[in-house]
Amino acid sequence: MTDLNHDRSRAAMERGQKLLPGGVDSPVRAYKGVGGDPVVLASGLGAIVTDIDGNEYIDYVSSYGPLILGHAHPVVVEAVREAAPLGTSFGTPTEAELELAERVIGAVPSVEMVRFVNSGTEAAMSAIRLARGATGRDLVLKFEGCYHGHADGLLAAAGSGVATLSLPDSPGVPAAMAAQTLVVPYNDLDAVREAMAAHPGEVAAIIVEPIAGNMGVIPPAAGYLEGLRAICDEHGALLMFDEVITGFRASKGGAQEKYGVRPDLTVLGKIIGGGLPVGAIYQAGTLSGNPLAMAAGCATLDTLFGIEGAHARLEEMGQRLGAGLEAGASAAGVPLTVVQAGSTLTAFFRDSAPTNYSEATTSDTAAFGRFHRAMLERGVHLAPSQYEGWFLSLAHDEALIDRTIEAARESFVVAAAG
Ligand code: KE4
Repeated sequence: MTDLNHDRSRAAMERGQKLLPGGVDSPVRAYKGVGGDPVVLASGLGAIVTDIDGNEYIDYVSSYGPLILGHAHPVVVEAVREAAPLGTSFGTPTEAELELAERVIGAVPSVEMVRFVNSGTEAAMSAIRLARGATGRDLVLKFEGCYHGHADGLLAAAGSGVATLSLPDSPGVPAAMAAQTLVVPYNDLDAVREAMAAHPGEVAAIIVEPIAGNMGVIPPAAGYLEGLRAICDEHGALLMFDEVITGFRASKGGAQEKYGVRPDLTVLGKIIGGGLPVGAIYQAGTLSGNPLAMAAGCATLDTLFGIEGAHARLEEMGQRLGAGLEAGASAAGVPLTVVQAGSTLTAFFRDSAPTNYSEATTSDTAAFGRFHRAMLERGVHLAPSQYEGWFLSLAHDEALIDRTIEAARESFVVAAAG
């Protein structure tokens, strides 16, 4: 195994340390979860990304989800190229946002109207405010390990008991803010019932990732989403699906279509921007409905929806990859469980599938860190965290999956060596 040359990445990260906190614009990118130096990317095409030292990698970060067609898809690039010379922002209505709105409303079962913002964080934050305004209630219930962006009220950690109000999970979040959020374990309906009963008439909304993607990929237990729907109806709270990851990825209509459960509000992001900044719910904002992002989103959805069997193929690629990873880990004697939800999966370094955050966090993150580095040196680019998904795109094919499996077979041996 020849070590790749990372001289320019290292130099760029040293330069970045002086310019950006931690040298990054989003914490996970600093590689604190896995150790070692981040690679600094220069370009991407299809399923392949290239770093500034010229090393190529099969990419499973995929910008954490938006790039379901792969990097720099020609239809998406052409749509942005056409839109740019017409102007990059107007602060006025445009027809581009109507085009994307019609596609979103046509695809997502519960969505009747949509407003575009610039990120999933903005969308979730706005949805919470909408729910509080609509119900006149203050409290919001979320789930441990589910992530809905970095709005203050959503950076709350579970309090001591499931029915207690939360504590700040990040410096700078006032205790009073965090205390407006109840946090309970995922996949536990009794915990939800207990929390709701302890705060009758106070909970505006329950916000959930219908397939969790931020504690690793963890699907809902059978009947779980239906149970949340019933509890919200019983208590007059709004059910909010955060489909920033699962939207258009879990199926054409997202997880709500896959599981047949209709939320009252849906938070979207990632894929609808085709890699440009977009979120969707209700809110105001200077760049909301940005014409370039709308064009990229329409091009992405039109291309995705125009490919017969797209989601079935993504599922099939995911199954091939998952089986290969488990075989490689078993051969190396590494405890591993792959959890797959269509085109996203997580290889948990533990011997069974977790059902919630506290189980997920018993994974062997040190082994994951060794595996991550070994895969990088073998030309496979994974998110630098045990708790992020592997994102497949329609640009991933059998040959790339098999190359990934081969690299993983060797990398599990490295992970096992400690
Ligand atoms: P953005 O503000 O990053 O567009 O969306 C926030 C968000 C909301 N809801 C869910 C379910 C999400 O997964 C996210 C953001 N996802 C993370 C990775 N899982 C983005 C990567 C990062 O923070 O750098």
